[in-house]
Amino acid sequence: MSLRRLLCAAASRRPAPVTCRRGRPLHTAPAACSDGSAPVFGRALAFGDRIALVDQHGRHTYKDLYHHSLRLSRELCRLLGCAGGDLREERVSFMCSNDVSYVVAQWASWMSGGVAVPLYRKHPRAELEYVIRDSRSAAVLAGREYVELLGPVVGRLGVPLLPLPPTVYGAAAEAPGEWRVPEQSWRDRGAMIIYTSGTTGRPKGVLSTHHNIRAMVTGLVHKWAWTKDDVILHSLPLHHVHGVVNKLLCPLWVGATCVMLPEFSAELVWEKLLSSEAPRINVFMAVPTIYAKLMDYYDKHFTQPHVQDFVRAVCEEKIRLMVSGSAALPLPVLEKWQRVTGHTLLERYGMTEIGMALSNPLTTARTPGSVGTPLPGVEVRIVSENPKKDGYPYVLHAEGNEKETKVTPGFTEKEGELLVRGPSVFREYWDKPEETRNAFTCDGWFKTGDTAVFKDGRYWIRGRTSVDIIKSGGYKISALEVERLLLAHPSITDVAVIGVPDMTWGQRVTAVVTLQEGHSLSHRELKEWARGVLAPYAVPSELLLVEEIPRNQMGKINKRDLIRQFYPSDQGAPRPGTGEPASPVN
Ligand code: MLC
Ligand code: AMP
Repeated sequence: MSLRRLLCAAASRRPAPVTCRRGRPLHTAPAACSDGSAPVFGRALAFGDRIALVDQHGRHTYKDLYHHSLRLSRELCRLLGCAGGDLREERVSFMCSNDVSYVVAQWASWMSGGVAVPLYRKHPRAELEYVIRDSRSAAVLAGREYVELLGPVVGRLGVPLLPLPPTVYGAAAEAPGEWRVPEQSWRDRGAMIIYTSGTTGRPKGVLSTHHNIRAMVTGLVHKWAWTKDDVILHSLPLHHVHGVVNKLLCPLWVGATCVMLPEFSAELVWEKLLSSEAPRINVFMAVPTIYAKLMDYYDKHFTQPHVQDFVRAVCEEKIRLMVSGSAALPLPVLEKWQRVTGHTLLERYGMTEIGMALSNPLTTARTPGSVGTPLPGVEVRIVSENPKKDGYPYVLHAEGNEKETKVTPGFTEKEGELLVRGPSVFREYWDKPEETRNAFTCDGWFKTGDTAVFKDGRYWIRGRTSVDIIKSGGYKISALEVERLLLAHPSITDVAVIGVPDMTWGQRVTAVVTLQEGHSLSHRELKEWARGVLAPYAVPSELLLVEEIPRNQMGKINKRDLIRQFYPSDQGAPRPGTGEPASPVN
């Protein structure tokens, strides 16, 4: 039913009450593989004809997903001349829409013993080429919409391209004859490489093993009480852990249903959340920007009191869990969402390298602004640099796990860098041993680069240690990488990229630029040019032209000063700079 018809019906209808599922035992399917770290597909046959995925093409059972994937894995092994069916961690890049083809490509890569490398369809060609080359992918799988786009890219790189068969999208799948997933040890085997921006250099591939992914999934399944009766609405990109692990692998792990939209649309999300058609959504997760955009839509379209009552009643009665993460959730967003839907968003904290680390509780009170306590299996520390250099790598402020946190006397409520250890922590930055070493303390803890504090019995994230990491719309963006690419523009002589605080986006990517003498550049022109070299979310959403970018004697820019100078208010509302004419350019 369309959103408009739903809302017309709202005046006369109340949602059917649904029973509260809290406290029900978790569903556990017998694992099809004996190895304790066997991937999610190993559980699929046990869920058989249950609906795993609903997408734009229809409904797909667990059995269909399994058999389509097995067939594709056979094709992949044939293509690569691997008769034994074990690619032994060869990388397999794949580009698929948010639909059944994504799951089939991911599972086929895993069934063949390969490492799945998801590509993002909105990345410019140069970035796609970079990922395929850097990961040294042996093959690229392409959903039918992307064969044409990827053709020239793989042609240049000399990598074979395997289009997904059309049957994947709709037809029921037959078991592919004698072909089987070979017996293998999954535990330490690489499973997935997700590319993520660091402060410096090109994006790095975060390699997680099957054991890492299993730990991420089972921790969340336990903490958030996933069951096979859950139905999640999926509207996130599938090249980051939030979309891949939290919203896809968790439901598939327990035999639940994932209703997947091709991409985020506020109208469609509201329509699905409010619909009474089966399968009825009862779980939703998103980045704060999405909640802000959903409320913009609400303000514009749900103006009548009876519609607002309907929205709140449906959300309260049929949705059991709404989660926010990937960036700090602004308090006004949390409060307004509470008023509109009756739900206090459950905020959690995570990172590509570690999966999810901290979470507010499911059943007891959630604390606005806090990210809760460690998830099962996760250990955390808050530390600062050791000024004494007396052999200890750092000063320990607090240390905690799922059960308790101990604070060092004298360090109560002292901020520091958050360190994480546990089975979900990644194996390595692909092909980058030095970066991998530098990412850990000498005693084996992963350095998140986030500043945190333990206060009132829970953890709070205070921001990034580095000003050069920007989070916009939940995406991590390296300011230095954007600067490097913008410097190639023929009119730009100097550039500083800053993340300006923004209520909807978290931060706005803003380019402070000096131009060649006699040149001009509008924001529109810059955006058009930048779309060819940058992902859409990294294209500067604002341009400030200045005569000179202030640098210190070492040639460094103090970006915090720059932000304070141009945007003194917390909301990031632009204010004209003093002195030199620095104003946003349209
Ligand atoms: C983009 N725009 C901005 C902007 N970013 N404008 C102002 N400020 C910004 N920061 C502009 C674009 O240039 C475009 O303009 C217009 O807004 C629409 O952009 P869009 O990208 O098309 O927006 P939309 O499709 O609505 O997408 C918004 C979104 C998307 C929130 C749905 O960004 C998203 O899916 N984010 C999720 C990212 C994610 O999954 N992160 C998880 C990482 S894992 P124009 O002029 O071109 O129209 C992780 C670990 C963990 O972080 O803890 O989970
Ligand atoms: P990514 O590297 O894209 O996986 O993004 C991970 C980063 O997102 C973390 O290092 C944090 O900076 C940020 N992040 C994730 N969740 C939260 C949260 N709830 N609050 C604040 N920051 C968050």
